[in-house]
Amino acid sequence: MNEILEKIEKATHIVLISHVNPDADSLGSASAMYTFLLQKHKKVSWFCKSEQINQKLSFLPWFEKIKSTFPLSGDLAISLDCANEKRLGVQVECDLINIDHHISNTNYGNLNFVQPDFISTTAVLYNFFKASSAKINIKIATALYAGILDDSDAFLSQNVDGTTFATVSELIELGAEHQLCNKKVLKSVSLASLRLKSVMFKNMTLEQDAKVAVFCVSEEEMRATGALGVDCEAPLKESLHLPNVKVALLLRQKKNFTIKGSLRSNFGVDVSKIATRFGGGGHVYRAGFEIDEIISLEEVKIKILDLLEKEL
Ligand SMILES: [Mn+2]
Repeated sequence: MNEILEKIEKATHIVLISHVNPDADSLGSASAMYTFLLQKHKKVSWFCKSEQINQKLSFLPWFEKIKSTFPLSGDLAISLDCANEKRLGVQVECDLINIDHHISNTNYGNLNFVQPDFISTTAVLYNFFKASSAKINIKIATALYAGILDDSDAFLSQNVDGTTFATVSELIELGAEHQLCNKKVLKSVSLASLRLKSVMFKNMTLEQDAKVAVFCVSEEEMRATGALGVDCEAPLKESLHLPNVKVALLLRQKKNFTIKGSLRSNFGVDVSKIATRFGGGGHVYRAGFEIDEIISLEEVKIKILDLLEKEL
């Protein structure tokens, strides 16, 4: 931790990196870090490779500063919530601090601050800020709350414990705008996302004694509904509420033959093991991967169901 603070002190222009297709944890942690660095009178930039960022998160402080080009003058980069280098969306040439909570993190930074016991990167940062006697103002508290809210699946995920509630309780005491976060992160949906949801549930199949819910989404369906990649998340998670379902699998065809896979699970099935087999990673209950070869969704589906058969 002291090494991180030292590097920050020495740097003049710090670039924060949120992962591609960023969620509220990656954006919330970068947003909180942005305020922290401004308090230290640093020049700060915020980089995220994705051109389309979910606008419902635009309430996060400094959101309007996000750029999809990496500034050349940066002499220190800090990646937030990025499990591997691919998630950065850029080849980082300067010094890099990697702050994350993914158990699959590949420690790609010059300095790695990876805490897999934490529910979110924002929770890692909360402890980091407290330990470094930072002033956690309303902006920081709100950004941290938003990340914890999202990564904990609105405090419903299996790894939520008393510490999670103690942390958010303190954040609310510090002024976190929790009602705003709840409304924006949990309750705001676009028409496109609802259209996509109906398509996804219509085509969902249940495999292996209805223990696995499978969604295959084509590029055409994404285009027709106008939905974003992140909009696939809600139906995927909801399918886990079905009585027998233990694992939910999404395979989404993207441009250039890329297939994006996402796995979610209930009750101790470790889906990060499966994602790792396909060059991805993640957490026990939530993992993903990308395949860049010419292979059909159907073939990938069969391979994964084979692997799952052994796990279930
Ligand atoms: Mn996270």
